Amino acid sequence: MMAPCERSTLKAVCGFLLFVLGLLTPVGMVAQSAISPAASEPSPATKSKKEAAGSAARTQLDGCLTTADGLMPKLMLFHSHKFYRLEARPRLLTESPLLFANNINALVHVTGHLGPLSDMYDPDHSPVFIVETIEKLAATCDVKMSLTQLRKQLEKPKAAPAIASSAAAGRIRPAVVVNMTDELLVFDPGTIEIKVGQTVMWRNSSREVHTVTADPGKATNAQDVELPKGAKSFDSGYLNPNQSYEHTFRTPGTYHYVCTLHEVQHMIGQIIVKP
Ligand SMILES: [Cu+2]
Repeated sequence: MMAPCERSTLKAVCGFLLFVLGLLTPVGMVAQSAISPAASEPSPATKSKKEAAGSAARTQLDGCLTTADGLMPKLMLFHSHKFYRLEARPRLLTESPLLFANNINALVHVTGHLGPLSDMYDPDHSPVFIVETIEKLAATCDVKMSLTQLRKQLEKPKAAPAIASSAAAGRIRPAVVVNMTDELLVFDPGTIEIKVGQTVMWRNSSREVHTVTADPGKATNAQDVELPKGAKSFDSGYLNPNQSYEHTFRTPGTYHYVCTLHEVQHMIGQIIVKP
């Protein structure tokens, strides 16, 4: 037999344990749904528990990035078409090779948590989702396919070797090497002059991800990119630290190119190709 006070203490302890377990449940669910891709959205039960536990619990969403009406994009959940306003946690955009703005209509997988307030500037007052990590699942949001199929589709290019190894080990000697260093977000040298037919190599010697992009369609401001008449656009894709990219210039004229990740910080370069 227990004294009444002991029993109430036991009750309180049990109650506390249940409370803690309740808090832990969403985390467990996240881990579980990471294993099973079918669980693409938090279930209503997860959500209400999360809301009860505050905004600290991590959750994950799969959906299509939709056009930004302002600067921040929205995410439309893959099948239910519910909208979230995405907000990047500090430094995400410089750490992650996936920039929201460059992946409109891509299927992405984000982890993070719901913000405390919905978006007051949005006419629909979409809930704000603070993104911790972002991963691209597929280039386009094709809802006719299942998430599992799309994930499989994505795994293939991942296995491919790194970009830009076209000029394998010194086959073509670059005429100029442009560095992307840590001190400043710049191409160094910013302006170079070469002759038609010569190759330029860009080397990412920084800890950031950069791109070498001469494609007005991929730039934030199309006018930051300039190509001579008849020249084809080019894009290195994301260059991780220590990766490099080469391009041979066959059309004379002046080229302006950008790093799409740091274009707003004016990471813009110029190449003058003499005939
Ligand atoms: Cu950059």
